[in-house]
Amino acid sequence: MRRISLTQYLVEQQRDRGQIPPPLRLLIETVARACKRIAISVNKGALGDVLGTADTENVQGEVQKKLDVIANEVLIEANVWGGHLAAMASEELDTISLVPDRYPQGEYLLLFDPLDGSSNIDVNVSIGTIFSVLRKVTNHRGVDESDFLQPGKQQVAAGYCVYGPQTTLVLTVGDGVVMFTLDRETGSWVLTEDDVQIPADTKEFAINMSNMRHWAPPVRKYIDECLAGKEGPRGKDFNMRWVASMVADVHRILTRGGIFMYPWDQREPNKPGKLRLMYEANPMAFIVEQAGGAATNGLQRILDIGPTKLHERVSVVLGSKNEVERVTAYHREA
Ligand code: AHM
Ligand code: MG
Repeated sequence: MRRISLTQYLVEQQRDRGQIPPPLRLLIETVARACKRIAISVNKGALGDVLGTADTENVQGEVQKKLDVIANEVLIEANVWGGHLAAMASEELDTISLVPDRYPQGEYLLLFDPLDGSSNIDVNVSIGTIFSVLRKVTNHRGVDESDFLQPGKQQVAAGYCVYGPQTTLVLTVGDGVVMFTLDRETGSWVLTEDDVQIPADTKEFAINMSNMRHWAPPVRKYIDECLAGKEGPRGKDFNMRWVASMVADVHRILTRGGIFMYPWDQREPNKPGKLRLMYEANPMAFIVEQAGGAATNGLQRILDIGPTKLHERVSVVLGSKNEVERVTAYHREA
């Protein structure tokens, strides 16, 4: 089998398919390099003083883990000087991070959740990095938060890296979805899945079942029907998985199908959901759609949502197309 590296894949996307301009190639390679550094810290675990909390809180009021802080710094340091970026935004930063004047300014906006699945860090379960890339489309001088507030359908690239038994980088530049596995001996990303496709049907769902009593009726109805198994209206048995790292749950869905939900619940009626639109739901929705799946907030395609703030939250239903359409139909009927 021809061994294709991330660099070769990106050069071919740029040169042969005209899919990405050179600065976007540089951006993606830089993010991938940062993920390698994060993977090294993750792997060190207790030997590297990277476990436990950092005694600080992020803008969403969550206690930061040491690795949240480390991963955030690695991504910013790796990207800030390259000349490809206009600004960055992160789950771990209150507001956007500008490129200092001493560095050239580019046209891309990079958003990331540096370390997704923070509750799994200390227990040695898969975690990841999620990223989304937009272009600055306004002509005004400088960059501000409003430049970031674009619907997800305007993303030019998105990806995630799972730090699990293998370190895997999953990427879309709007030309399907590809996966690269980190070869730890050579330090290079090797293409291991081309043209990833999510099957339209599934018998596996992922949702935090402990919140069941708080869900809205359409979600309750969908899960009740799955739980009824062969004897119920669906006529088949369903299996359940919940890693509690979105990267790992979405990765399973890209690998063997399934539906993932983190819905609105009545404990916090004014919050649309737990997950963040701009650096969790949007990149995952772009990837899932590029792999033939679907992603909605229960009512609307996630990629069509016009964000109103950087750290906006959203209800998420994504994965195998026919199941996502079913859940969405239940919401629309309600
Ligand atoms: P994080 O970005 O602070 O790690 O939070 C997001 C994570 C997702 O990865 C995961 O799907 C969800 O939170 C798990 O939540 P819960 O602990 O409620 O099951
Ligand atoms: Mg997260």
